[in-house]
Amino acid sequence: MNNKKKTVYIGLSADALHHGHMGLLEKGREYGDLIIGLFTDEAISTFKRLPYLNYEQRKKILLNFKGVKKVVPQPVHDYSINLKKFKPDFMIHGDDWKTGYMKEFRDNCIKVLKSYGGKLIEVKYTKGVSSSAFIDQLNAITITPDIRRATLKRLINTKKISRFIESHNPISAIIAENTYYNKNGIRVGFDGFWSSSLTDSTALGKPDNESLANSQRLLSIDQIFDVTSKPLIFDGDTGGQIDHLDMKIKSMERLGISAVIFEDKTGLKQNSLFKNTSNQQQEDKDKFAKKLKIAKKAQRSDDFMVIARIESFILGKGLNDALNRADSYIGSGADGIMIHSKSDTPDEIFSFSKKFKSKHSNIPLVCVPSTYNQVKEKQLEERGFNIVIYANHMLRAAYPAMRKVALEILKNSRSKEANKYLYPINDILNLIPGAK
Ligand code: SPV
Ligand code: MG
Repeated sequence: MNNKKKTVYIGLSADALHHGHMGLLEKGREYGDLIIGLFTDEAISTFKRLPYLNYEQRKKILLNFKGVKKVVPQPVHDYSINLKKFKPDFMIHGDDWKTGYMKEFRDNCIKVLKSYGGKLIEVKYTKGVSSSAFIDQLNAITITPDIRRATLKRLINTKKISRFIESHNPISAIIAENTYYNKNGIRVGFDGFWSSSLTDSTALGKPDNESLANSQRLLSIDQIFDVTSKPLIFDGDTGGQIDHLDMKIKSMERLGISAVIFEDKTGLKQNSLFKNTSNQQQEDKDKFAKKLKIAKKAQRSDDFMVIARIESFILGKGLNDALNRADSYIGSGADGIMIHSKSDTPDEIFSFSKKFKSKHSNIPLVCVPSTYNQVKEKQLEERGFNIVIYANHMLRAAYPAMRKVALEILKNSRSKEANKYLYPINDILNLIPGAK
């Protein structure tokens, strides 16, 4: 029987192809010409890490596979939308989607296939290979400063909201990079690191007032980059002396840092979350705008970003001041705006995003919900925030635990009682990739 005219739909990410995928393609070829529904970068980013290869690169690979007649974009995880559109005679899928969050998509596909007489063929899921683990390894092996630096712009262009977490040393960054949570089958993780002036200073027992040398902070990032592959946003404080900016930006780019955030304060900088801000001063708007212009001029690569941080809410200057400053900073070339707040509700940053996004819909917006920590990422996403930074949480998590253990040892004159607060030795040994 010649059934080569029939069409077969297979949905793939095709970022790391393995023998499991080959089994699907082989099976599909038995039934007809293959239409590959290739997940877009955006679709992939909703259920796993940003793909290593972009859509066009993955498409090119697939078009060279035997039996593949067409590669079409699969823009969402639910395949049924494309089934309606292309009406293939068959759809092939692994049998691993009968439970979990994919079950709903399976039901939708069956309904659509039935509506026009298509048929679902399920093949046994290949156990023991994981594309996600493949991609993690690939990233770890092949990361270069250029690739890492460019990842932030890719994330902003692909994901609705990207999630960054503070890392102040290599071990906290290893934990940030490799911690994933399985939310009904979707692998949720952090997209990158925040290098915080607060936690970098605190880790060294110093106040957060720009007394740490920039070179010292970059040295620590170099160590973080030695053992990780995700992008990093650098807290550049006030930016310091204008004459040093050119050198600083060059060093950041060379390391592979993706963005720097400069805050519009002047004088002896203090942390923005201090209750009393009477001795903190906001920089003159035009002077800060000039600083941004110089910083932008200094960058060598296209993908490095200079983000302006507005402290108007922190210093009680209000919404209009913040919006005026945003206009001016963007006019001076800033690639994004971070709006800071130490309020215990997100109301003021929401009031900002509403006005800001109606005027600058394409300019990335960043927030740091340390004090208004009840806010959910979805709420931020809906209001146009592109990046959320958990700015100090790794450090704040680690040190109370140390104190608790120290107290237990003192109290009991031995360490047995502290054991319940500790990572088992074996877990610590296995925490470091390649330690075995
Ligand atoms: C930091 O993490 O150092 C920051 C954010 O700048 S904040 O501490 O809220 O000022
Ligand atoms: Mg800071």
